[in-house]
Amino acid sequence: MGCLFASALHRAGLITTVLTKEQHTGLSIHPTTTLAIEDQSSCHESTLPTSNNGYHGYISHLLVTTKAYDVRSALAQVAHRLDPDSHILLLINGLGFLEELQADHPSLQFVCAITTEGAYRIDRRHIFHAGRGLTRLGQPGLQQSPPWFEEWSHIALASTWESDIETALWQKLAINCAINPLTALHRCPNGDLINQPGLAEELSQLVTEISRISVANGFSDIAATLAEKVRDVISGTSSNQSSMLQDILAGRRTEIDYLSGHLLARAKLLNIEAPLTTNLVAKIKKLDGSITCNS
Ligand code: KPL
Repeated sequence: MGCLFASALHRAGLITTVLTKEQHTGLSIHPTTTLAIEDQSSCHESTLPTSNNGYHGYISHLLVTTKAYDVRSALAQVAHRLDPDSHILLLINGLGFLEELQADHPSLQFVCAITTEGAYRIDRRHIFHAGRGLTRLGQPGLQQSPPWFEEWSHIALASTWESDIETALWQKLAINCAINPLTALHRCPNGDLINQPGLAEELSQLVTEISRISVANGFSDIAATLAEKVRDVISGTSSNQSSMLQDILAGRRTEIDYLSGHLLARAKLLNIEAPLTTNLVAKIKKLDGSITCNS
């Protein structure tokens, strides 16, 4: 997603720099990164300036697209380049990391985003833009879009300002908590969760549990339509592997702590029983653990 958005920002004429973890080598004073974004009809290359955490230049606008469990260390590495006037946009799956970042950096302001853009990596800097979607941005407590959003809205990736981003984020969390752990454990494409009777029953019970937790957290409207929304997402992504299944199959750490783990923490705070989610978190963490031990 980072490459997709960096390329779109650059192509819209906005000065865009790619931040990398790598130390630059060689004699180049101005290192660059070439991004290739391919879709069904074309392939577009953009060469963007690059900087790493050895740089000190001020960052006025920062887009972060790391995994949820990496965002704290990513932010820590560039914190010296940010100030309270910097606009920091977190396009990251899950919930719970915002509270951690606010505790780490109380003077910084964060904007959150979720996207339905579909993209996957062909090679390190070569991305296939598989499906067009919508990116929803918002800042808890800020209903109107800030002035910088006007420039952002000119990029070639459809975006809207969400007056209630917390509800949008919770809805995405609830859907991911229903689909991702089940598909990861059963190692099945999303569609199996409605096509296989045993799995459909498991999904239905899990959705009921997630709905109860949603109601207790003040998201009754989400709870009321969750079963339908989950079914729609599954139908629309029937042959896809969920991101959690992809992580498990690739031997990567999953985002369980910031998905079902976060849901569980919110249930515990309100003394809501969540046996199915508890069980799923334990099983996925075991798989995460076995990856760590084997690697
Ligand atoms: O967002 C997804 C994910 O895989 O993380 C869903 C909606 C489950 C689609 O696969």
